[in-house]
Amino acid sequence: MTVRPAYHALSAHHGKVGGALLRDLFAEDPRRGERFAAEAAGLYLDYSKQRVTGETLRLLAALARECGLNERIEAMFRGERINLTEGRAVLHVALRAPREARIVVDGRDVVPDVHATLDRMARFAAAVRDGAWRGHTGKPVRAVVNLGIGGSDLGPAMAYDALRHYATRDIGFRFVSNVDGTDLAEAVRDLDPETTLFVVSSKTFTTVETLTNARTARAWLVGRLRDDAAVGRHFVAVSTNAAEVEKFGIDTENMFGFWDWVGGRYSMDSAIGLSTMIAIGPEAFRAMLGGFHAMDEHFRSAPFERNLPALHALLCVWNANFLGAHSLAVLPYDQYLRRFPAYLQQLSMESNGKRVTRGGAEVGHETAQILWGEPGTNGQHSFFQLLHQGTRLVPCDFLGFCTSLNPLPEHHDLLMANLFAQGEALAFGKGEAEVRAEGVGEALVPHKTFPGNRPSNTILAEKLTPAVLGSLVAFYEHSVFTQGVIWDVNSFDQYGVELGKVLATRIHAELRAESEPRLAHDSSTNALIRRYRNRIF
Ligand code: G6Q
Repeated sequence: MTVRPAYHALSAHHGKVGGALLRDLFAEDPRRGERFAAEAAGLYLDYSKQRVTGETLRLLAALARECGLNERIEAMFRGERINLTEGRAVLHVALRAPREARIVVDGRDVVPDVHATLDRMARFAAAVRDGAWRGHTGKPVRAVVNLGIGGSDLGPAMAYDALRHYATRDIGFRFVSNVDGTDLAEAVRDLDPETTLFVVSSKTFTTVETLTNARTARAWLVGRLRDDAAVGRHFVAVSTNAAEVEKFGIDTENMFGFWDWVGGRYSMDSAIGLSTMIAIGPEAFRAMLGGFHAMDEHFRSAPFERNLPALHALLCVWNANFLGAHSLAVLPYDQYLRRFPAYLQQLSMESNGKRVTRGGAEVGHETAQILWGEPGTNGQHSFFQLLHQGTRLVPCDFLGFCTSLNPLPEHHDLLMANLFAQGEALAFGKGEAEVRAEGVGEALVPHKTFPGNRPSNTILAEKLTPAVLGSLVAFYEHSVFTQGVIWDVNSFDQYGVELGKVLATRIHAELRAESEPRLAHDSSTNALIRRYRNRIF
C-alpha cells in the first residue's frame, strides 16, 4: 500500500486536511449530511461525520484501484484461488447465488450443489419445525443445541439472536462452544433428552472443543435414554468431513455438507446455518440469502464512490493508517444485535489481523483495527466516557432501525434519539466557550468540555428483517475483503491460531500424566503447570 502513488498523494493530502474539524466541514457545506451518504440493498450509510473531504474519498478510491480492487473482486466472484496460502477459492458469494447463476470451480458449476444442500436443509428444518422429525422415543424436537466453535458458532449464535423475532417459539435454541464443561452442563441441565436435537457443526470435524462437547453430549443422551441407537434421531452433523462424521456415529444421511471454498467465518449462510433455518424456517432463511446476494451484486457493480462496503473499508483505512485509530467500535442500537460485534470481531480480526503481505514480506503499515462493541444504549453508561473525552481516537459504527420489532410505547424514539445524539456529540463536542456560557465554574470547564471531531458512521435500515441481516453481514464481509486488498494481506487464512493449539496439546498430556512430567517450558509455564497439577493453594 505504502508504495502506491495514491498513498503518497494521500499522505500529502493528510498533511493538509488531517487536522480539519468536522464542525468546519459541516459549516462549509450545508448539504454535507445528505451528500456524504450512500444507499444500497436496504442499508443507508451516512459517513458525513468522518473526517474526510471529497478529495480524501477520491484519493482513497484511487488507492483501492491501484491496489487492484476491481480485479480482486472479479477474481473472488470467478472462483479463483485467491486464498493463496491455502490454495483455495473464496466463494461465500456462491452460497447465496440464485439458482440460475453459474459459478465454476475446477470445471464444476457449484450453484446446483449449493441449492441441493439448501433444499435438503429445508426439508429437514421443516420436518423438525412441524414435528414430523421424531426423537428416539417418538417425541417432537423442543430444543436444538448447536455444538460448534469459532466460525461454526459465532454466525449461527449471532443470527439466532438477531432473528429471534422471526423464530419459532415452540423450540428453544442453545449454542455451546466452549470446551469449559460449564457451557455444555448449563445448556443441557434443564433439557429433556427425548426432545433434544444436537447439531454438531464442524467443517473439519476434528476441532477438539466441538468433538469433546459432542462426545459428552452423546454420553448425556445415551446415558439417559439407555440406547446407543438414540444417537441417530438426536444428532445431525454439518461438516465437510463425511469419514469423521461416520466415525463419530452419525449417519451421513443426517449430515449436511459444504465445501472447502467456504471459510469458517464466512459460513453462516452455508449448512452451518442449519440451526438458523430450523429457527426461522426455510423461507425466511432464503430471504436472508437474498439480502446477502443483493449486497454482493452491489459490491460487484457499484463504483467505489457509491459502493457501501468499499466506502466503509476506505474510511477504515483512512482512520487506521492516516488518523492513527487503533480500534473500531460497532454499536448496534438494537438488542437483537447484541452478538453482532462478537461476530464481526472474528470476521475482521481473524481475516485481517496479519503482519505479512500476501507475498510474505512484512507489511509496512498497520492492518486490522481492534473491533469491539456493545449494544446501545447500554454502552453509553459504561465506556462511552472514553469515546467522548478519552485520549484515544475510536471511530464508531452506529447501527439502527427506523421501525422497532417490539414497538412498546416510548421506547423506540428514545433509543433512536440516543443513537443520533451520540454521533452528533462525538462529531461536534462542546467547546469551552459553550461550557462557560452555561455558568460552569472555571475549575470544572476542562472536565466538562468535549473536544468533538471524533468520526462515526451511521448505518440505518427500515427494519431488522432476515434480508436486512444478510445485507448487513455481506456489507461487513466485503468491507473486510476490501481492507485486506488495500493492506495486501491474505484475509482468508488464520495461521495465528495454530501455535496455541499445538502447545495446548503438549501441555494437555503433561496435565494428565500419572507421574510428575519433566517440564521443558519457560519457568513461568513450568510453575503454572506444577501448581495446577498439585493444586498448590
Ligand atoms: C474461521 C476459522 C475458525 C473455525 C473454527 C471451527 O474462519 O477457521 O474459527 O471456524 O476453528 O472449525 P471447524 O468448523 O472445523 O470445527
